[in-house]
Amino acid sequence: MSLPAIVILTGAGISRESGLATFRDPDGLWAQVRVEEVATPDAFARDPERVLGFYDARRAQIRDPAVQPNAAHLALAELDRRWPDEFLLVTQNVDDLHDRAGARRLLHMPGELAKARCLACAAVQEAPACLALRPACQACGAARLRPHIVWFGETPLDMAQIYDALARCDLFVSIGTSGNVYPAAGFIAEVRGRARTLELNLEPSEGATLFEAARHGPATRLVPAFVAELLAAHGL
Ligand code: BJW
Ligand code: ZN
Repeated sequence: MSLPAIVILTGAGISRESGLATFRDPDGLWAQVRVEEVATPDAFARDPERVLGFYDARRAQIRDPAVQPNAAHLALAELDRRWPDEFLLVTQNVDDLHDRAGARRLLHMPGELAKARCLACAAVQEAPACLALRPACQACGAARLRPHIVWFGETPLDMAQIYDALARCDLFVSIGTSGNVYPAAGFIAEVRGRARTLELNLEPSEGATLFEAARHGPATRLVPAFVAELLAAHGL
């Protein structure tokens, strides 16, 4: 019997219980800083120090020893390891908690805090602790590194591979995302009617009614239970 092809989409909610703030919750990042001041190409052109400082602080946060993958990240990494058929984990997160949990078939749509990109030669490299100090590019030596992050108005990464997986998937699960930011917010419309769809989120998201099924609660409870059920249902 063939197994369903799976695409899992995660958002900031999955890392909340690891101690990282979400964006749009009342205690989220966008309640503290304005998007237009830190997460657009215009902001970077206008005030690079501010933008580099914002991302240096976020990078320091994920390198804090207290910030570790939680039970939800670990359960998805286990699913990746044990699922012998098609599987893709697409994250909207710039943290490295899925990577550290051991996920392998993983794409970071909005880039990664742990990486920097050179504006002179385009080389992507491990980010030093402080981009605000204008360190040299490891490939060409230019002091023109920016965070390897997709800002508003920029094209998210790996979109062809993601749409290809969405077109083939039989099961789509959205976890810990409010469904406010496109193109990820449009994935449910791509797959509904053709694939089984499930939302796992603390509360109903913007697109909640488009999903066939939804479970609401903290990711560290919902995700391990869902993974255990799925593996058991397929005798894995
Ligand atoms: C829990 C929990 C717990 C809490 N357990 N759950 C008008 C219409 C349509 C589109 C546009 C439009 N105007 C402009 C656009 C495009 C724009 C966009 O979508 N704007 C909207 C705001 C309208 N998008 C873009 O510009 C994107 N680029 C683009 O579209 O290019 C064109 C293109 C498309 C397709 C192919 C090719 C080209 C780029 C978007 C870049 C997004 N960047 C950010 C910042 C990244 C950098 C950074 O981190 O600083 O990405 S914004 C921010 O939002 C971040 C996130 O990935 C993204 C999504 O947020 P997420 O993850 O959903 O977090 P929250 O906080 O919103 O929700 C958390 C959820 O968790 C909540 O529901 C909680 O309840 C829940 N939760 N604790 C489980 N314990
Ligand atoms: Zn370079």
